[in-house]
Amino acid sequence: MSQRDQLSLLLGNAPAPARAPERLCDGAWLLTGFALDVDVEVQRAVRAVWAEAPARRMRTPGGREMSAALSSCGRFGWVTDERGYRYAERDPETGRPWPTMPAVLRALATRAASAAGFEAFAPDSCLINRYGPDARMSLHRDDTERAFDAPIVSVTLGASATFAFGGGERTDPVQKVPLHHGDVLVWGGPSRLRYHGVSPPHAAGHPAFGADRVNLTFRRAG
Ligand code: MD3
Ligand code: FE
Repeated sequence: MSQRDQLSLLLGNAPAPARAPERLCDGAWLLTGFALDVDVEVQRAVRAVWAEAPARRMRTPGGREMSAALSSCGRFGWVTDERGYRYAERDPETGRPWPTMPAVLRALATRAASAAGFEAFAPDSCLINRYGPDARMSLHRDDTERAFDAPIVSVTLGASATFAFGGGERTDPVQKVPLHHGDVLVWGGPSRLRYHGVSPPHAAGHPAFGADRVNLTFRRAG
């Protein structure tokens, strides 16, 4: 029985029905609440990764410090410094390989990709972004990976935020989507190259991480 069903049994109410994937645009799917049945295990796994590879703010090639604090697990971690953006097999902070991707994270990503129609997704990178109250990610495109046939899976934990996704040009109009604890986005095909960004966490916060929002992004980087 899932944790959601156990809670419903205790409270004597009906569990929220698992929702069908919602198509945002060509190749992009919103899976509302998809991670809720494993959220406690996922939080534990994230804290275990931070114990080995602490979340830290990184500098962009332009010399500015990102407002979100980043860590990674899996074979490849995404890093940025004055030399540029790239995937690296070692944590530049510790010189050690990134922590192994916990099985519960990897399984969640594969299951979400499959629910959106992408079979056998085998991520080798999980970027963990932590957003404090003033942190955001401005509009950008993800073009660092090579495996453009694999999807990207993103999981929101903790505080809610407003996700914005646009088109192939920075100035294209954006669609805004609220993301809540447990929501999962899957991006495949041409949607992978769209501009996107995210607002600071909404002030209400969430018991999982207090005022912070934590986002996991699973990719095939190698
Ligand atoms: C659409 N992260 O790490 S998640 C990123 O909330 C990033 O932490 C945001 O954008 C966050 O690069 C947004 C949703 C997301 C992630 C990757 C994408 C959307 C995407 C890649 C391509 C297109
Ligand atoms: Fe991105």
